[in-house]
Amino acid sequence: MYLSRFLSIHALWVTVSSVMQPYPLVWGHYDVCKTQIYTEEGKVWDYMACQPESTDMTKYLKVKLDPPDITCGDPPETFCAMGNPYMCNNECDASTPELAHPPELMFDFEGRHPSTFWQSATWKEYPKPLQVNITLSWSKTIELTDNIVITFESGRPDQMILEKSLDYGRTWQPYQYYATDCLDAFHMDPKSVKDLSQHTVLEIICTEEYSTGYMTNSKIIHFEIKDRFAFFAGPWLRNMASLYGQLDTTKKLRDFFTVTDLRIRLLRPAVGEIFVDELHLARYFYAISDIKVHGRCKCNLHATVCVYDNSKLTCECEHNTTGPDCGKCKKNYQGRPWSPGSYLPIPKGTANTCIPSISSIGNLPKFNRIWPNISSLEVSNPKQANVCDNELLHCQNGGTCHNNVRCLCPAAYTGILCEKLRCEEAGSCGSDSGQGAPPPGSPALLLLAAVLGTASPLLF
Ligand SMILES: [Ca+2]
Repeated sequence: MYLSRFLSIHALWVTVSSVMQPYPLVWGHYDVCKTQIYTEEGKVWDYMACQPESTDMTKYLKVKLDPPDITCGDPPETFCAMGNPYMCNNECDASTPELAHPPELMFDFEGRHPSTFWQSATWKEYPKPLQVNITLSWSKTIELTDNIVITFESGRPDQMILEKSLDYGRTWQPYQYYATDCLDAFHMDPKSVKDLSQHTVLEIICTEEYSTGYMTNSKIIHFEIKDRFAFFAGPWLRNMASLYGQLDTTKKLRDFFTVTDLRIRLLRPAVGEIFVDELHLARYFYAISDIKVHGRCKCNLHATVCVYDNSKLTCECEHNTTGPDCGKCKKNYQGRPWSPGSYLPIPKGTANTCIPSISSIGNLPKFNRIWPNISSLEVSNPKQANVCDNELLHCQNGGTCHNNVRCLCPAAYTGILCEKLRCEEAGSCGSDSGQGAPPPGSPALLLLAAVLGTASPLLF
């Protein structure tokens, strides 16, 4: 009776949970870098690919305006409403907090009325173009995970370019062009993200979708990250495994969503009409109330935590890696070349940990990045695992590979790859010869053996 009631409640909970689950359970969240598991050898660490949570990245940016003195209010000036050139009773005064519109008001908490916003000086120097660059810098590579959303307080600009940098602002590439007339402004045919496909997802387009005149009431401009994800993950982003698979194997795609800086280039303010009203230039200016940028620190799948310390973002690297992006192996952990983690196989991925350096055993076998693949999951005969071969797993010190199962070593050497002097085992080497050699059974050698196991996909 109680059992059946429990089972039915349990069944109900499972149903409710699966309905409430926004994404299917089949794709990983990659929120753990390692766990302890029990094996025949006892407790050991099991490593997996991991990444920090996606978060609001505007909390960590530095904003720079160019020209630097383009913010309104110094000296104080009045400006007119866009729709009514005779309504000029708004004032901007940088020295009065209630009337100032500094850049930080683009990133404060929004949702209050009236909204807070940054505003530029008006177009008083017409016909010289009123142009402003707004640069957002993280001093850290970040991966965008949601649409960039810019909310304008006044009309959306007639011409604008969103740009990105991957090298801390040294070089810039366009992300998207925005114009009321793409052909006129940028000599580009207007396109929408919906015109793109999996094969053209990296194309840089000019869109008229967000400019004045199209939907005059809207104040928002998007850079559509999610629509681009959807080409791989489906319209509801349910098939994230497919997206992660693509990100894993296509560096260009991954780099497309990676930035260190963004730059909003405002090239021509909203005019709202065909001609500029030269008698009422105080109608023309830029004003932005909110900018949303969601993303995560890029840690190469080697960290779940990204700390903000001294105005700087840094990954807290696991898997024996180090560097701001966990982009290299720690000292003494260079037993094989550094490699980013891999999202595959879903859901845990592959950690590609750095392993201890073993300085005393001559040249280590060269390991390529361990690419997990789907076929590796289908092979389950560990007897076929290679101990040595002619490509990756070379026998050392003149040893020869016998049927891929063992190295035949010269008399003076021993070990799986003949990497060790036999006298070391006996403890009879000269005092100099054993410098730096790991003791028999040391973690370093055990790790080497472990690597040999994992280096062969046949062991999966
Ligand atoms: Ca605001």
